[in-house]
Amino acid sequence: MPQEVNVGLIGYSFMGKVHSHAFKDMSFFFPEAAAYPVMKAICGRNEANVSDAAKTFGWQSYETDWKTLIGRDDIHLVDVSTPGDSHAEIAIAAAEAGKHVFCEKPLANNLAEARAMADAVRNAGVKSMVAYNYRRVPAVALAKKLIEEGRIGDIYHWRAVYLQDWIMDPDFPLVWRLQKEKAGSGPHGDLNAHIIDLARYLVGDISEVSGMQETFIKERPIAEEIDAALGASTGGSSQMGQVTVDDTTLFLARFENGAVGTFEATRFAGGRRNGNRFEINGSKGSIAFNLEKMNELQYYNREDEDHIQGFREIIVNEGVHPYMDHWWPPGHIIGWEHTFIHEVYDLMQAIGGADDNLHPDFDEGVKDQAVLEAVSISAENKSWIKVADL
Ligand code: SOE
Repeated sequence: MPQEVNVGLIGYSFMGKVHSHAFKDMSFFFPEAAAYPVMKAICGRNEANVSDAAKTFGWQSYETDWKTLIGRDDIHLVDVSTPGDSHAEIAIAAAEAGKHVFCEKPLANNLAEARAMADAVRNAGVKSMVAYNYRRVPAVALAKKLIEEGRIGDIYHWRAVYLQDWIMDPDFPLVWRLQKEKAGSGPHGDLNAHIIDLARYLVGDISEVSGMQETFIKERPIAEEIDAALGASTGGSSQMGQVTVDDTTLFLARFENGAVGTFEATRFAGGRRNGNRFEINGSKGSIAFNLEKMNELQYYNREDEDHIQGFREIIVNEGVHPYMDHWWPPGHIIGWEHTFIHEVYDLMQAIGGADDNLHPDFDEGVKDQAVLEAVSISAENKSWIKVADL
């Protein structure tokens, strides 16, 4: 009998909505999972909004205080989908109450908090997972498989960018994502966090970094109203406030296995709405991925005969590809939201005891956080920083 896992979700904005959708649909597509989520309660401070979200997203009940949610005996798994400044307090309390914890990325706003969170779940003996959903894009999971099969040989290069453009208008208001005390950082923690996690997943641990950061628009209108989507504002006032996060962060990295890497995250790449791309070059071949074409993986095999050398485009839509046997007939593509369903499936498999390799857990979240922090220190000091020194 599959195990019933009662979920309490904290946050009902962009990520709250995405996670709700994943909890709702997982059993439909992965009915054989060892455990399945029951949407017990959603939590948010604004009662009118959270009760609406409960109805729209399909939650059985709602709470307006996360401490009440965590105190409930009928909750087994706490999902932390709030801005970064509350991750540590909520996740540690949830673990101490004996709940499994699923937390949005990056794990925390700084390394010390992330370490405390990892200690809390370890001491409590509960499962933990950081919501780095791009590991669950079938094309990315296929890239991992190709690397493990030795198809690209020894890795020389990792080259990744995560490009957005939603704050290029200088009148775009000062939303929480632009405030250090709430978000921790700008595109560095929001977007570099994803490509750091992918780099660690696909290439290996990072040993040292050298970074630079810039804030192009230093003051913005103070936000008046917060919208459910991006945590974005629906209007700005005439009063200005200081932007306290980066608008872009770039860095060079050395991996422990000898590979070298480049990373760039920005919200000022005009025309690039959500360009998460990477390329890996190895001694035997290369791999390239572009989220905006997420059903495809490019693979180049140096060992192909000379007259057919070149990148091939694999449409990752057949039952032979990771996760795809649960979806549609060949060629019927899937989308961004489905990566979260895969995440919930892997989480349920771990909680139900069918998989002992739940990743990335909070210990891995700490490793990602250490790289983020090393880059920020390096940018400030204008020097190379060894991740192990933090
Ligand atoms: C907003 O910048 C955002 O939604 C991130 O917070 C997500 O993690 C990323 O997947 C897409 O962009």
